[in-house]
Amino acid sequence: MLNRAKLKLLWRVMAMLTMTRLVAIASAAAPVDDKHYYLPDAAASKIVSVAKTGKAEAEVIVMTEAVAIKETGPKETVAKFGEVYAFSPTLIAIQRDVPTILTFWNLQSDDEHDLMLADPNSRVLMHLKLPPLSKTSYTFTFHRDGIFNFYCAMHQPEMNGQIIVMPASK
Ligand SMILES: [Cu+2]
Repeated sequence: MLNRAKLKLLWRVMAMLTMTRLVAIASAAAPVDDKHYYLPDAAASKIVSVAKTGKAEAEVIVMTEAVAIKETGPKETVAKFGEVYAFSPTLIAIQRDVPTILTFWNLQSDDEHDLMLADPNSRVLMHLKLPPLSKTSYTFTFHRDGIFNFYCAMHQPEMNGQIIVMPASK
């Protein structure tokens, strides 16, 4: 016979199972579609052109750093803020018209990150996927100077950085 306490417990377990399923469905529906990701189009390429290959005069490596995550904690921090990630470095200086390789190292084995780059007017120019445990590399040539924000859309508001594009030196 089920007494009242047991019934209550059973109800709670069932409610939790339902919640877990809902969470699983929600994450399965998260955007994984590759159409989601794109390089600068013709108009955006006038501001920054991005290529898979080509000569570069400089290279910057940007890593995805796990600041506080469920595997390693601190537990209290994860409970309060959720999992926290950061790009490292967060501030990058690049010269205008100097082809520069940016290589993103996703150091996490179980976390996808992405890269959105916006122009100084906050218009998004491109969206790259940064798959787990992999390096994603492109040659960037900025054609105008200013401050370009970049961020991981999956880990907002904390996973951000800025590229300062400086006038060409000549
Ligand atoms: Cu991220």
